[in-house]
Amino acid sequence: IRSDDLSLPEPTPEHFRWSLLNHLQYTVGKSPEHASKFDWRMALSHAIRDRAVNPWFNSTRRTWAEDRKRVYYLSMEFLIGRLLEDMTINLGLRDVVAEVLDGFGLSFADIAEGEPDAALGNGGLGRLAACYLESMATVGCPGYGYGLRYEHGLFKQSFDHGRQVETPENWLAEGTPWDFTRTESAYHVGFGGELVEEDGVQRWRPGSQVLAAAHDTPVVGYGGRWANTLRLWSAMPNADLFDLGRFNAGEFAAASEPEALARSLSRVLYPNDTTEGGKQLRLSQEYFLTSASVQDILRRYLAAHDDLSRLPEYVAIQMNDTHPAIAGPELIRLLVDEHGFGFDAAVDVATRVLGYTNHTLLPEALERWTVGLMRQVLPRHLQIIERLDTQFVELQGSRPDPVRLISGDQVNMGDLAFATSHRVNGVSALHSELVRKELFPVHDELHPDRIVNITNGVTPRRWLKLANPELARLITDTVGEGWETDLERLRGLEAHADDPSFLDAFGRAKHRAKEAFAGWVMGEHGLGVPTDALFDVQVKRLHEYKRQLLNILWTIARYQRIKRDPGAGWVPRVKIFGGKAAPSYHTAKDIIRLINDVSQIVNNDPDTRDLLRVVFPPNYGVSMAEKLIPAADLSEQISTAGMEASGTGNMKFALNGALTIGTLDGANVEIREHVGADNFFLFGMTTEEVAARRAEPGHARAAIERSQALRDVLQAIAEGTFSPDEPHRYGGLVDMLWNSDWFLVASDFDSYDAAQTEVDRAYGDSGRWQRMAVLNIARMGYFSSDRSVREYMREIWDIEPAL
Ligand code: 26Y
Repeated sequence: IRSDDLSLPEPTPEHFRWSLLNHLQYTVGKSPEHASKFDWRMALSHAIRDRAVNPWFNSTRRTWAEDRKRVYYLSMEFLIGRLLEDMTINLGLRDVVAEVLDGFGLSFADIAEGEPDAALGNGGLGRLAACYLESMATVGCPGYGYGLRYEHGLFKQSFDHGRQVETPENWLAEGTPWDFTRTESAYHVGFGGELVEEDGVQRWRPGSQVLAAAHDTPVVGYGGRWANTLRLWSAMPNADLFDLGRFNAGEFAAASEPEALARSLSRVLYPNDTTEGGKQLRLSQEYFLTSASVQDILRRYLAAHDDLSRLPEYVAIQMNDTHPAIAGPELIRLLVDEHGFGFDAAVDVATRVLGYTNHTLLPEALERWTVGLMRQVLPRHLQIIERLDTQFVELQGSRPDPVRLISGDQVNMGDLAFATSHRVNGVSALHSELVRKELFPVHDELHPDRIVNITNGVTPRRWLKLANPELARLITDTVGEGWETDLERLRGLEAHADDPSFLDAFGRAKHRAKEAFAGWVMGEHGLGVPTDALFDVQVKRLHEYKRQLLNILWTIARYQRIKRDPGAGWVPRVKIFGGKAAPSYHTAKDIIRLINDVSQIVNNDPDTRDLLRVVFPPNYGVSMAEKLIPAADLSEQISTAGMEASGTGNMKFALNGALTIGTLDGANVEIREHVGADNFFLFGMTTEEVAARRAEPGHARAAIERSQALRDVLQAIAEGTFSPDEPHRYGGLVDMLWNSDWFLVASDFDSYDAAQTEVDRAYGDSGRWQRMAVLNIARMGYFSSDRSVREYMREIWDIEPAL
């Protein structure tokens, strides 16, 4: 029997029903009478996964047969969320599945809701990797995602009296139906040990080794015409790590300790998205991912070729930030130590293969490792980096204060990534400009063609078709099919922006999304949300630079104003917050607590509760975003200018017809250019103004003294209005706002306030608001991740689409 003979018949309802029952019986081991919702979900997932296999095989075979170049996207994070509905939609099976389930009295939505999120990422960077994988499969870019199969993804957030509490996430507890485990594809990854000389060459003798085992999940593109692989590594101890002698002697824990240490490499995702560093486990995790992946890449190349000097013609490796930046030294090491390359030739090959995407300018987020730690964990790589450093200094000629890959006792991973890549990209036009001017001016002078911009994008399949089926249907009814893969077709909506019946239909879709969200929050968290109010939403990681603080301060000002003048015709608002703080980020946690404290007071005040509500559902993540974004009227993108590299939530909101209130930061700049300045609520200082203002001593105090509204807000907080049981709870925050305020919350407050007044005015005229919202949707085509991926293919990877 050949593979072709095993092809599945057409996915008719009859066959799909058979397949579902077949999996229920033979994979899950249950009969329909005794099946739980979980059992049905597992059976359904397997039936869907079956349908992914043929496109997957076909794509893989074609790539081999046509000897195509492949891209390898190396990322410590893949924030993919749930897969069942996504795969079902991309395979074109949503209607069939719904029909078949209906026959059993089951609802697809209900079953899909039981799937845990694969939260293998912190935020934007991880979610971007997930969108790009889906787009690569949709546009036919042969490629692989390489990451870690964390046992525990991003922690679960709950609130205890308003305070964030973290508990371990456990997405694998019930097993996952999606991955194919390939224990045969396992690689040894070495750590520590020493360098020894052998026949005049240096050799690395690692002190310990951990096995990396592959788990593959097919990633099917929209329409099912192409599929790629997400390969996640899990750490397995070498069998010899288990000390049977000690175990038999009764030392059970000690006997297992080396094993546990090995497994810790894929045990848990680091929950920080800025500062880390100095943590040996994190460096070991990064090397574990990188080494296993690079070994796998070379094995695959050598299965069809023998000349490694031609690697760049067939292989592109993209580094998602510096986290896998050890890929340069690792590739050089393998070429030199295992394949007989000279150093310079190895560097040349590595550099032509590698690309580096920078996602942040925050100095604390640029990875640096101490030379001591490097020597201890990766002595051979340190040696290679030292040589690269010497060459890099030579390249700078007589420059007095040369940039170093190693400065003092620190290895600078950003500089290393730059030096070993042929392209370095920022993630929005503004950000790429700042990467050039602020981060890598010297590198840029030496390699003027290396830095390029690739503005981020998001997949319209998950973020419109899946998340917002009502709006998606209205769009299809209005502009026809095909926008899913050609998002510029949304432009066709412009012609309907003044059509009352279309605007009405849009308004109904928005309202239904709001009711669906309100129903969910009530059911899940017991929080009441009035659906006739303006939904004003800020969801993203908690960070001072993202300025959730500015938002809650303004909310307090609103509260005070309503109290002072209840009859002034206020537009009812629901302020919705969502997001997690890194467990050790105390200021961010204080801000979370403040938001929750404010919600207690505001929501329970009979004078205001009909006009203002503050809700902060805990544990924001991909699945909550899918429910919330379609329901939003207003999208808060209010970071201090120059600090948000791009943002991608901003794109998802605008694509779903929310208007943005935002600063000239990251991709906001380009969103505003696309949707039109009239359809965007701009406020705040520019990047240049921010820099100038920061240099003014006492800027915060001066701004507060200029603003009566802000003074009243700070006074209320300082007096304990929102923390009556502990009046000084927010003394630290208030003090920071008066005296330092690095993120210019005070300086931008009045401008934000003015923009919010404009929001009220626009929302008060519902025809005008809806017109603006529709124009936003119509003009968001550029922000499809298909466009971004095609740019990577053209400008960085040099890969032709296979479709
Ligand atoms: C080194 C470690 C602590 C670390 C881990 C995760 C450092 C940074 C991160 C994550 C960064 C991140 O998510 N950056 C975001 O990337 C998005 C995709 O490009 C951008 O849209 C967003 O502006 C940026 O903050």
